Amino acid sequence: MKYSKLHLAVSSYILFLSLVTFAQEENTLDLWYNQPATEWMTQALPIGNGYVGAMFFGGIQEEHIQFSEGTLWSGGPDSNPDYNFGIRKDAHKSLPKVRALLKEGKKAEAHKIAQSQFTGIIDTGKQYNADFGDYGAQQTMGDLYIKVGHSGDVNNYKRGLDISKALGKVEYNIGKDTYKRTYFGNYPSSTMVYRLESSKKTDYEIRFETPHVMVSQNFNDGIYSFDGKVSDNGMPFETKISLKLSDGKITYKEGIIYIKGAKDVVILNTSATGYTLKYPSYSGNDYKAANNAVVQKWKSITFENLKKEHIADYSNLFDRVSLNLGERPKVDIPTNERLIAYANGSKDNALESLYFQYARYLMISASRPKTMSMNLQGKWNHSTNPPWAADYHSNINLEMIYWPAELTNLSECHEPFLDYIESLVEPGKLAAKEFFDTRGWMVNTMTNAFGYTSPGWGVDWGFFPTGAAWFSQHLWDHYDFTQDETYLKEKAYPIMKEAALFWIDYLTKDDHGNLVSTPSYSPEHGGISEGASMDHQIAWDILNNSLKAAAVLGIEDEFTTTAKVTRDAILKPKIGSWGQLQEWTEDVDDPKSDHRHVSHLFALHPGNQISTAQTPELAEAARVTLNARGDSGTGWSRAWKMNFWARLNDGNRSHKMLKNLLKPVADTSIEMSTAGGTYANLLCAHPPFQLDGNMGGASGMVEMLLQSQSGIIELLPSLPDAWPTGEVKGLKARGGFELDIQWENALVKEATIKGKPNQSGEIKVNNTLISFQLNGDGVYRYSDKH
Ligand code: FUC
Repeated sequence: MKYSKLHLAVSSYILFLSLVTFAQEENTLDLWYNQPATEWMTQALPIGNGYVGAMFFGGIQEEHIQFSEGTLWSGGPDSNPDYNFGIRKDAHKSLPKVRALLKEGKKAEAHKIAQSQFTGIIDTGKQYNADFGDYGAQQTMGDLYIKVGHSGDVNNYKRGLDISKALGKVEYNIGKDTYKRTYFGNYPSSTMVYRLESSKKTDYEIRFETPHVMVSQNFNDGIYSFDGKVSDNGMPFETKISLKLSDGKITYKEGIIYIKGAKDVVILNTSATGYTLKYPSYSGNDYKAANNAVVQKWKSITFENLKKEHIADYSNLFDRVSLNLGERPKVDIPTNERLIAYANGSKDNALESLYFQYARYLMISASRPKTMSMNLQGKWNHSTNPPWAADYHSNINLEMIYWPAELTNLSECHEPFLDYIESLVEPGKLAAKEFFDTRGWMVNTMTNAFGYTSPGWGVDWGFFPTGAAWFSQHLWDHYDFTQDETYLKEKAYPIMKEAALFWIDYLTKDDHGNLVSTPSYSPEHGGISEGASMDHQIAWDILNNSLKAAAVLGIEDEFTTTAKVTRDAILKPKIGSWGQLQEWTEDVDDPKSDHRHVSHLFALHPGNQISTAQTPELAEAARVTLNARGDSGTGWSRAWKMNFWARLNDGNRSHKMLKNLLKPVADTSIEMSTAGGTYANLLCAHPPFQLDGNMGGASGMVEMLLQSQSGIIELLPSLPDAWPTGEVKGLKARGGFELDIQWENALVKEATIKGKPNQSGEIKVNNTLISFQLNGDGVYRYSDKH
């Protein structure tokens, strides 16, 4: 007994020392490489200021910085006067027929009508920038190229990202001369900042290239301006570049800025477009005024102040959460090699925590209040015709991209998505009316910057009216984590209610009196159905959350009465013949299917209808399903499985999925089933690059350390054996709580819960349920010693 107490004391002292050492250690949150990038997708490094996402290559003779601004899109109303959000007028007239055919089991015929009527309309042609025609696609804005006038052998080359401060770096020597570049995205000043320093006076040539139409370009008072437009819709944009030199001379000729003999060059870049996130025109932003305001600020702000402002702004968000998984970071190994070593079995917990923090870095860099919502690639897109239009997919991707927002204390970064959801309500109501003659609003599998809320143009992947209700889970979560009642009343509840109304009208009674979704399609799997389980679970979720919201707001009315009756009559998740959770009403799941979507487990995660504690049989069925689907998949599929296993309290399996997600991948072409993993730049490979896996990976790591969806705050609910010792600070739990947890030998040693003074709740810690009340300062401390 005595011995074990002493042993504990010694080991906690060692833990304490190691945590202190880590905290003091520099560069623990660096990605770095000893070669310039040659490939955008897998090697270049992402930086951003919320508005703009940029990728830098770190080229020696020529630096290449590609960038896009989130609102720059092709397609939409200005590309086609007939653009109508994809809506097919009067399509609902076919609804009774399709439902009747499905009832009779005539699926092929039902599918045929659904394909002709329940699909959205797009116009394609050569005049459009991208494959999906007037649906449009997110657009790169262009590329900055910087030729550096030096020659000779390069030594000590290093290119990297310090994600603790959001600074990009390139450093090398040629002979005795040193070259150093510092890059960052400053959100408060809406500026991308690139500094090039050299010990020797150096010449540069800087040019901007774009695939878009040039309206004009000029260079006045040290500022280069490029006015452009997207060819198919005429969307105007402007990018402005200022140059500040310590010494040397600038000249300009025909689009190229020449710098002679400078030791220190600061390049400031700001960009804006004419896009406005507002139905129905989506245009009219005074982008010139926006840019001019930034340029005014440039007149009086120094590089150091821009950097200070950036670090203060970034740290305010980033520093809220720290994660230490109890191992010394392998800072001496380039990140690409570290990833390979990890895949080959070398333990590297610090790479896992780096991956976690990288997701937060990416979110802070790409999603800030009043900027466009992140898309499939966050804000990083180098194409005019990117995969899946770099748009907004609702059948897993966009939600996953925002999963870590509330969990990892980045509630503000959630806002662009919440604003985007709001912008879909009006067009989504029109679509719901024409396609299904329902109240409320819907959005289907794919949606763009211009209110496209109709089903996609192929029924087998595009039919998913469920998107609106799934998006709306985020509206509720934002309240659940922040407890902001004004927001709930004024913004969230009205949108949630409209999403719920759609389901109240769309669901129909089956022969046993259960409410089912017909027609429905389990995302991209199986065929048209009289009841995809995911629809039922998501309809349950939006109705349930709407009722919770109404209760908070003290609303009891006809809607809440109907919502309750409807929720309780929805067909419940079912267990099938081989013990699996059924994907459809019919017991037809194929035990050999390893399809990437595991949609029918929504109720387990991110839903809350299935849990090991409340519904153990259904949880077991979810386990059977997951075992059948296997541990592979696309990037996001692996990430989702991490979250599922964590919700099933299987930390080791969840950790195995993290390893699978971190599998090094170089392939950049579209692969739909099992080739997922991580690129050398730690961006997630679907493949190709999609941000969802990065974000789903981070949320999965939180699910292993902290869960609160049941109303009880569970500490270390799914801790893997690989993380016996560690510390996490600043994670959020529902109810508005913030938690610090320190653990050793897989048991919580200390925990701190912060919230409102005297707030109470329950925690499950070291297998014990404890009721707590925060003190007058809003703090409660747990220690395993008492
Ligand atoms: C969904 C997925 C695909 C891909 C696409 C962007 O349709 O089924 O795997 O992630 O979104």
